[in-house]
Amino acid sequence: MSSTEPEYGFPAPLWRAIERARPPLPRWRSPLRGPWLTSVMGVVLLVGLALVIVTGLLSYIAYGPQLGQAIPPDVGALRLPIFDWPTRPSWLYRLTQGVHVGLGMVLVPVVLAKLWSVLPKLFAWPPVRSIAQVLERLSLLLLVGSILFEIVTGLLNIQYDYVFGFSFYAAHYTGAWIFIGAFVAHVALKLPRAVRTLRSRSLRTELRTPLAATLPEDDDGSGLVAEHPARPTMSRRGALALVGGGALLVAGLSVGQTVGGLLRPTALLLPRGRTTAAADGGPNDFPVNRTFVSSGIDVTSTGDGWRVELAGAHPRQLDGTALAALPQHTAQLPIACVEGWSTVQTWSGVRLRDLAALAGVPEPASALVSSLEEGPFARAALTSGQVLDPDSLLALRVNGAELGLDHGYPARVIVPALPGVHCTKWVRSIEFRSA
Ligand SMILES: Nc1nc2c(c(=O)[nH]1)N[C@H]1C(S)=C(S)[C@@H](COP(=O)(O)O)O[C@H]1N2
Ligand SMILES: [Mo]
Repeated sequence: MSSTEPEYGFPAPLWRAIERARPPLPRWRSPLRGPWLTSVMGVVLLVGLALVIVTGLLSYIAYGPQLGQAIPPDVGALRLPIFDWPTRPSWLYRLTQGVHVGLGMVLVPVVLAKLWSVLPKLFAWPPVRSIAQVLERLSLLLLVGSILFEIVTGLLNIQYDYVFGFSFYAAHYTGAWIFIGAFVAHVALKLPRAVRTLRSRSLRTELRTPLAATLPEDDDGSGLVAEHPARPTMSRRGALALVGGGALLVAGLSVGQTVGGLLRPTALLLPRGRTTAAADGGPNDFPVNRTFVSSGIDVTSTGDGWRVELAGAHPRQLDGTALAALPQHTAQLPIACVEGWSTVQTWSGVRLRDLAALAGVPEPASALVSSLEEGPFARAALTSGQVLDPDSLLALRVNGAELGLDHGYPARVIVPALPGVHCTKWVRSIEFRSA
């Protein structure tokens, strides 16, 4: 449609005045922009971002809000239906959080390409045409603003880079709900049209079309197709390959943080999951975020005088020798950090449920684990199911050796499917609570 024709129900003289008032806005000329290309990326994001949303909300639940450890603590009307996070399969949080962080990163090139594809709409003239269109533009502002906000805060968080002066969790959670609202509205408004548009061209044909035969899409009035398209410098399949290749590159530079082993050093985008405690190939050579030194704990408190205090109906104190004399259990369990990295190791120690029974609370409603460390990792609460799982341990050993100081010596908690942050290191006490 030519911009000199009357449109949008404006009378012709008004339309001409609007056109005359047009500031020197960029005239987009890429012949690849069009509703089909936008719809392809839209459908990829519809599926991908839905997974990122669901796994993100699951992470909020996995933290155990019912035990008073939701972050952010008070979410008002944004409360989710809470359930006890299961302990089986043991790789559950490894999977959900790995997907949340990993897929979130992999989709960044697709989000950027989608924004590129609709860029002309941002500069549409006149900027305001009707009430409905103003509302749509506002909802798009929320959609684009919140996805960029979620990407930036998420990426900064996994780089340990708290440059922003607000709580990451509160911001990321609130931003998520703004995004969810705008995303649902956007999908409801656009999906029927996207499906129709996708049917209008065959993906297979596009993938067979070389540069020489690449033509602009038909102008459907969506404002995406250039009025005066330039000659293509890239085929449509080339553009798809570029975006897909970017996503694969991000995936390739991140998988190492979950797969581990020889691939761990290749996780270049995720420095946190690559650092190890003892780089000696020994039993304690696996990732560590926070070393013993950075915990600020006085090393003498982990020495001969160390006891774990068990609080319950029969409070007790056990030293390392007493713990080692109790029945020992070994389990292969992951540590899965909220930042996406994970590692599976073989842990040995005393079952938490045996300690609960020793403390006179064989069926605890919950347990509160405290660390020698002060600060954000000082305490973590466990649900009844997490205490009673037969693989839940107060671990004393890892991979057949004594736990290294960086990994929580003299004792650390390890529970199947528990977010890594609650696998408290340098345990000082466990309080078993009855209902
Ligand atoms: N006392 C204490 N326990 C802790 C931590 C910590 O910093 N201090 N880090 C937690 C986090 S965030 C994770 S993911 C796991 C593994 O962290 P690590 O790599 O620092 O051992 O231990 C958890 N337990
Ligand atoms: Mo973590």
